[in-house]
Amino acid sequence: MDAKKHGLAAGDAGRPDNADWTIPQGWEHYTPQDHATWKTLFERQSRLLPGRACDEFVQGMRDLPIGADAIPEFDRLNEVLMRRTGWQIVAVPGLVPDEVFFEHLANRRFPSGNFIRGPHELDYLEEPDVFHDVFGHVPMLMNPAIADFIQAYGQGGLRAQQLGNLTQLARVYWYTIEFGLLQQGDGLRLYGAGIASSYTESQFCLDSPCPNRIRFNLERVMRTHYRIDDFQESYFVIRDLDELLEFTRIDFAPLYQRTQAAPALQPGDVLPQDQVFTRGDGRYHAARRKGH
Ligand code: HBI
Ligand code: FE
Repeated sequence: MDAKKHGLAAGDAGRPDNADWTIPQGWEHYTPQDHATWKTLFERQSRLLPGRACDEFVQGMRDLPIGADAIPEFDRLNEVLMRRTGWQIVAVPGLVPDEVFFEHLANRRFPSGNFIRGPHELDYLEEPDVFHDVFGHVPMLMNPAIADFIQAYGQGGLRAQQLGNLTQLARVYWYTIEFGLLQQGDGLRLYGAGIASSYTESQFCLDSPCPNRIRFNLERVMRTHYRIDDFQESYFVIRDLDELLEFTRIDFAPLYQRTQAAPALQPGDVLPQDQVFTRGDGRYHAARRKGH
Protein backbone atom coordinates (compact mmCIF):
# COMPACT_ATOMS: atom_id res chain seq x y z
CA MET A 1 0.00 0.00 0.00
CA ASP A 2 0.96 3.58 -0.44
CA ALA A 3 1.86 4.82 3.03
CA LYS A 4 1.78 8.51 2.26
CA LYS A 5 -1.56 8.32 0.53
CA HIS A 6 -3.14 6.89 3.66
CA GLY A 7 -1.77 9.48 6.00
CA LEU A 8 0.77 7.25 7.69
CA ALA A 9 3.38 8.97 9.75
CA ALA A 10 5.72 6.59 8.00
CA GLY A 11 8.79 5.60 9.91
CA ASP A 12 10.56 2.55 8.51
CA ALA A 13 8.61 0.22 6.27
CA GLY A 14 5.21 1.68 7.00
CA ARG A 15 5.32 1.20 10.75
CA PRO A 16 3.26 3.90 12.43
CA ASP A 17 4.82 5.86 15.26
CA ASN A 18 2.28 4.98 17.93
CA ALA A 19 2.73 1.79 19.94
CA ASP A 20 -0.66 0.28 19.12
CA TRP A 21 -0.01 0.56 15.36
CA THR A 22 -3.30 2.34 14.69
CA ILE A 23 -3.57 4.91 11.92
CA PRO A 24 -6.45 6.97 10.56
CA GLN A 25 -8.61 5.08 8.08
CA GLY A 26 -8.02 7.95 5.68
CA TRP A 27 -11.35 7.35 3.96
CA GLU A 28 -11.05 10.53 1.89
CA HIS A 29 -7.88 9.17 0.30
CA TYR A 30 -9.51 6.15 -1.35
CA THR A 31 -9.52 6.52 -5.11
CA PRO A 32 -12.44 5.76 -7.43
CA GLN A 33 -10.51 2.63 -8.36
CA ASP A 34 -10.36 1.56 -4.69
CA HIS A 35 -14.14 1.91 -4.37
CA ALA A 36 -14.64 0.10 -7.68
CA THR A 37 -12.54 -2.81 -6.40
CA TRP A 38 -14.66 -2.96 -3.25
CA LYS A 39 -17.80 -2.98 -5.40
CA THR A 40 -16.54 -5.83 -7.55
CA LEU A 41 -15.60 -7.89 -4.52
CA PHE A 42 -18.76 -7.02 -2.61
CA GLU A 43 -21.16 -7.90 -5.43
CA ARG A 44 -19.35 -11.09 -6.36
CA GLN A 45 -19.31 -12.29 -2.77
CA SER A 46 -22.87 -11.21 -1.92
CA ARG A 47 -24.16 -13.44 -4.70
CA LEU A 48 -22.34 -16.45 -3.27
CA LEU A 49 -23.16 -16.18 0.39
CA PRO A 50 -26.94 -16.83 0.57
CA GLY A 51 -27.20 -20.51 1.46
CA ARG A 52 -23.49 -20.69 2.25
CA ALA A 53 -22.90 -18.18 5.05
CA CYS A 54 -24.62 -18.88 8.37
CA ASP A 55 -27.77 -16.93 9.28
CA GLU A 56 -25.85 -14.84 11.84
CA PHE A 57 -23.43 -13.62 9.16
CA VAL A 58 -26.25 -12.61 6.84
CA GLN A 59 -28.08 -10.85 9.68
CA GLY A 60 -24.95 -9.01 10.81
CA MET A 61 -24.33 -7.81 7.26
CA ARG A 62 -27.92 -6.64 6.98
CA ASP A 63 -27.72 -4.59 10.17
CA LEU A 64 -24.50 -2.75 9.23
CA PRO A 65 -24.16 0.39 7.10
CA ILE A 66 -22.28 -1.56 4.47
CA GLY A 67 -22.99 -1.81 0.77
CA ALA A 68 -21.53 -2.22 -2.68
CA ASP A 69 -21.10 1.40 -3.57
CA ALA A 70 -18.16 2.43 -1.42
CA ILE A 71 -15.63 1.18 1.09
CA PRO A 72 -17.41 1.62 4.44
CA GLU A 73 -16.40 4.36 6.86
CA PHE A 74 -15.16 2.79 10.07
CA ASP A 75 -16.76 5.54 12.20
CA ARG A 76 -20.19 4.72 10.82
CA LEU A 77 -19.71 0.97 11.27
CA ASN A 78 -18.53 1.60 14.81
CA GLU A 79 -21.71 3.42 15.82
CA VAL A 80 -23.72 0.28 15.07
CA LEU A 81 -21.14 -2.25 16.20
CA MET A 82 -20.43 -0.49 19.49
CA ARG A 83 -24.11 -0.37 20.36
CA ARG A 84 -24.60 -4.04 19.47
CA THR A 85 -21.61 -5.78 21.05
CA GLY A 86 -19.26 -3.09 22.36
CA TRP A 87 -16.70 -3.72 19.63
CA GLN A 88 -15.03 -1.15 17.42
CA ILE A 89 -12.83 -1.28 14.36
CA VAL A 90 -9.44 0.45 14.36
CA ALA A 91 -7.40 1.00 11.22
CA VAL A 92 -3.93 -0.55 10.88
CA PRO A 93 -1.54 -0.67 7.90
CA GLY A 94 -1.67 -4.49 7.58
CA LEU A 95 -0.41 -7.32 9.75
CA VAL A 96 0.61 -6.14 13.19
CA PRO A 97 2.81 -8.00 15.71
CA ASP A 98 1.02 -10.72 17.66
CA GLU A 99 1.08 -8.90 21.01
CA VAL A 100 -0.33 -5.73 19.41
CA PHE A 101 -3.08 -7.79 17.76
CA PHE A 102 -3.97 -9.55 21.03
CA GLU A 103 -3.95 -6.33 23.04
CA HIS A 104 -6.52 -4.83 20.65
CA LEU A 105 -8.77 -7.90 20.69
CA ALA A 106 -8.62 -8.16 24.48
CA ASN A 107 -10.06 -4.63 24.54
CA ARG A 108 -12.72 -5.29 21.91
CA ARG A 109 -10.94 -3.40 19.17
CA PHE A 110 -10.66 -5.20 15.84
CA PRO A 111 -7.63 -4.13 13.78
CA SER A 112 -8.58 -3.75 10.14
CA GLY A 113 -6.30 -3.06 7.23
CA ASN A 114 -7.27 0.33 5.77
CA PHE A 115 -5.99 -0.40 2.27
CA ILE A 116 -7.66 -2.46 -0.45
CA ARG A 117 -6.06 -4.97 -2.80
CA GLY A 118 -5.38 -3.96 -6.37
CA PRO A 119 -7.82 -4.70 -9.22
CA HIS A 120 -5.43 -7.25 -10.74
CA GLU A 121 -5.08 -9.31 -7.58
CA LEU A 122 -8.69 -9.83 -6.54
CA ASP A 123 -8.06 -13.35 -5.24
CA TYR A 124 -4.59 -12.77 -3.91
CA LEU A 125 -3.88 -11.46 -0.44
CA GLU A 126 -0.52 -11.09 1.21
CA GLU A 127 -1.92 -9.22 4.20
CA PRO A 128 -5.47 -8.74 5.42
CA ASP A 129 -7.03 -5.75 3.63
CA VAL A 130 -10.23 -3.83 4.30
CA PHE A 131 -12.33 -6.29 2.31
CA HIS A 132 -11.17 -9.32 4.27
CA ASP A 133 -11.37 -7.54 7.62
CA VAL A 134 -14.60 -5.60 7.19
CA PHE A 135 -16.63 -7.88 4.90
CA GLY A 136 -15.30 -11.08 6.47
CA HIS A 137 -14.99 -10.29 10.17
CA VAL A 138 -17.26 -7.37 11.06
CA PRO A 139 -20.66 -9.02 10.38
CA MET A 140 -19.69 -11.82 12.78
CA LEU A 141 -18.58 -9.28 15.41
CA MET A 142 -22.25 -8.22 15.56
CA ASN A 143 -22.92 -11.61 17.18
CA PRO A 144 -22.57 -11.69 20.99
CA ALA A 145 -20.97 -15.17 21.11
CA ILE A 146 -18.33 -14.30 18.51
CA ALA A 147 -17.79 -10.95 20.21
CA ASP A 148 -16.95 -12.64 23.52
CA PHE A 149 -14.95 -15.44 21.92
CA ILE A 150 -12.61 -13.12 20.02
CA GLN A 151 -12.03 -10.99 23.10
CA ALA A 152 -11.17 -14.14 25.06
CA TYR A 153 -8.79 -15.14 22.25
CA GLY A 154 -6.99 -11.82 22.68
CA GLN A 155 -6.71 -12.33 26.43
CA GLY A 156 -5.63 -15.95 25.95
CA GLY A 157 -3.14 -14.88 23.29
CA LEU A 158 -1.36 -12.52 25.67
CA ARG A 159 -1.02 -15.38 28.19
CA ALA A 160 -0.12 -18.02 25.61
CA GLN A 161 2.65 -15.86 24.26
CA GLN A 162 4.32 -15.74 27.66
CA LEU A 163 3.85 -19.47 28.18
CA GLY A 164 5.05 -20.46 24.72
CA ASN A 165 1.74 -21.98 23.64
CA LEU A 166 0.83 -19.61 20.88
CA THR A 167 1.12 -22.22 18.14
CA GLN A 168 -1.63 -24.32 19.72
CA LEU A 169 -3.90 -21.34 20.42
CA ALA A 170 -3.48 -19.79 16.97
CA ARG A 171 -4.79 -23.05 15.45
CA VAL A 172 -8.06 -22.56 17.33
CA TYR A 173 -8.47 -19.08 15.85
CA TRP A 174 -7.56 -20.33 12.40
CA TYR A 175 -10.01 -23.24 12.35
CA THR A 176 -12.86 -21.19 13.85
CA ILE A 177 -12.76 -17.43 13.24
CA GLU A 178 -10.94 -17.70 9.92
CA PHE A 179 -12.01 -21.03 8.38
CA GLY A 180 -14.83 -22.35 10.55
CA LEU A 181 -18.00 -24.12 9.43
CA LEU A 182 -21.07 -24.72 11.53
CA GLN A 183 -24.16 -26.89 11.48
CA GLN A 184 -27.40 -25.24 10.58
CA GLY A 185 -30.85 -26.83 10.22
CA ASP A 186 -30.42 -27.49 6.53
CA GLY A 187 -26.74 -28.45 6.48
CA LEU A 188 -23.27 -26.97 6.82
CA ARG A 189 -22.66 -23.24 6.55
CA LEU A 190 -19.55 -21.12 6.77
CA TYR A 191 -18.86 -18.51 9.42
CA GLY A 192 -15.06 -18.06 9.12
CA ALA A 193 -13.91 -14.72 7.72
CA GLY A 194 -11.14 -16.24 5.60
CA ILE A 195 -13.70 -18.23 3.64
CA ALA A 196 -16.57 -15.72 3.81
CA SER A 197 -14.35 -13.15 2.07
CA SER A 198 -12.87 -15.55 -0.51
CA TYR A 199 -14.61 -16.07 -3.84
CA THR A 200 -12.95 -19.39 -4.52
CA GLU A 201 -12.72 -20.85 -1.04
CA SER A 202 -16.29 -20.01 -0.02
CA GLN A 203 -17.28 -22.44 -2.76
CA PHE A 204 -14.53 -24.99 -2.19
CA CYS A 205 -15.12 -25.31 1.55
CA LEU A 206 -18.78 -26.33 1.13
CA ASP A 207 -19.24 -27.61 -2.43
CA SER A 208 -16.05 -29.47 -3.30
CA PRO A 209 -15.63 -33.23 -2.72
CA CYS A 210 -11.93 -32.66 -1.97
CA PRO A 211 -11.61 -31.43 1.64
CA ASN A 212 -12.51 -33.20 4.87
CA ARG A 213 -15.27 -31.75 7.02
CA ILE A 214 -14.81 -32.91 10.57
CA ARG A 215 -16.66 -32.25 13.81
CA PHE A 216 -14.69 -29.64 15.78
CA ASN A 217 -12.81 -30.96 18.80
CA LEU A 218 -10.67 -28.51 20.72
CA GLU A 219 -7.67 -30.70 21.52
CA ARG A 220 -7.72 -32.28 18.09
CA VAL A 221 -7.63 -28.86 16.44
CA MET A 222 -4.87 -27.61 18.75
CA ARG A 223 -2.67 -30.41 17.37
CA THR A 224 -3.44 -29.73 13.71
CA HIS A 225 -1.16 -27.77 11.38
CA TYR A 226 -2.89 -25.45 8.93
CA ARG A 227 -2.11 -24.19 5.44
CA ILE A 228 -1.60 -20.51 4.88
CA ASP A 229 -0.78 -20.76 1.17
CA ASP A 230 -3.78 -22.60 -0.23
CA PHE A 231 -7.29 -23.91 0.50
CA GLN A 232 -7.57 -25.89 3.72
CA GLU A 233 -7.47 -29.68 3.47
CA SER A 234 -9.81 -30.00 6.45
CA TYR A 235 -12.54 -27.77 7.81
CA PHE A 236 -13.86 -28.17 11.34
CA VAL A 237 -17.55 -27.91 12.11
CA ILE A 238 -19.02 -26.49 15.32
CA ARG A 239 -22.55 -27.21 16.55
CA ASP A 240 -23.46 -23.52 16.74
CA LEU A 241 -21.79 -20.25 17.69
CA ASP A 242 -22.57 -20.76 21.37
CA GLU A 243 -20.20 -23.72 21.36
CA LEU A 244 -17.39 -21.18 21.08
CA LEU A 245 -18.49 -19.59 24.34
CA GLU A 246 -17.82 -22.86 26.14
CA PHE A 247 -14.16 -22.50 25.20
CA THR A 248 -13.95 -19.11 26.90
CA ARG A 249 -14.82 -20.68 30.24
CA ILE A 250 -12.28 -23.49 30.41
CA ASP A 251 -8.70 -23.52 31.62
CA PHE A 252 -6.38 -24.00 28.66
CA ALA A 253 -3.31 -24.91 30.75
CA PRO A 254 -3.94 -28.69 30.78
CA LEU A 255 -4.90 -28.54 27.08
CA TYR A 256 -1.59 -26.91 26.23
CA GLN A 257 0.26 -29.60 28.15
CA ARG A 258 -1.51 -32.47 26.47
CA THR A 259 -1.53 -31.05 22.95
CA GLN A 260 2.13 -30.10 23.04
CA ALA A 261 3.04 -33.61 24.18
CA ALA A 262 0.82 -35.35 21.59
CA PRO A 263 2.05 -35.87 18.02
CA ALA A 264 1.15 -33.02 15.68
CA LEU A 265 -1.38 -33.75 12.94
CA GLN A 266 -1.07 -32.84 9.29
CA PRO A 267 -3.80 -30.70 7.69
CA GLY A 268 -5.31 -33.62 5.75
CA ASP A 269 -5.17 -36.28 8.48
CA VAL A 270 -8.36 -38.06 9.50
CA LEU A 271 -8.31 -39.99 12.79
CA PRO A 272 -10.38 -43.05 13.73
CA GLN A 273 -11.99 -41.06 16.56
CA ASP A 274 -12.93 -38.12 14.30
CA GLN A 275 -16.61 -37.55 13.71
CA VAL A 276 -16.54 -37.04 9.97
CA PHE A 277 -19.22 -35.17 8.03
CA THR A 278 -17.41 -35.54 4.72
CA ARG A 279 -14.35 -37.61 4.05
CA GLY A 280 -12.58 -35.65 1.33
CA ASP A 281 -11.12 -37.34 -1.72
CA GLY A 282 -8.00 -35.17 -1.36
CA ARG A 283 -7.68 -34.77 -5.12
CA TYR A 284 -7.21 -31.03 -5.19
CA HIS A 285 -4.23 -31.05 -2.85
CA ALA A 286 -2.79 -34.26 -4.32
CA ALA A 287 -2.70 -32.59 -7.74
CA ARG A 288 -1.06 -29.50 -6.26
CA ARG A 289 1.63 -31.64 -4.64
CA LYS A 290 2.37 -33.25 -8.00
CA GLY A 291 2.82 -29.76 -9.40
CA HIS A 292 -0.19 -29.62 -11.68
N1 HBI B 1 -2.58 -8.57 12.42
N2 HBI B 1 -3.86 -7.02 11.28
C1 HBI B 1 -3.68 -8.26 11.72
N3 HBI B 1 -4.63 -9.19 11.46
C2 HBI B 1 -4.51 -10.48 11.90
O1 HBI B 1 -5.40 -11.32 11.66
C3 HBI B 1 -3.35 -10.83 12.61
C4 HBI B 1 -2.38 -9.82 12.87
N4 HBI B 1 -1.29 -10.14 13.55
C5 HBI B 1 -1.07 -11.47 14.08
C6 HBI B 1 -2.11 -12.44 13.73
N5 HBI B 1 -3.16 -12.11 13.06
C7 HBI B 1 -2.02 -13.90 14.07
O2 HBI B 1 -0.76 -14.36 13.70
C8 HBI B 1 -2.37 -14.18 15.53
O3 HBI B 1 -3.75 -14.58 15.56
C9 HBI B 1 -1.55 -15.31 16.10
FE1 FE C 1 -8.80 -12.48 9.37
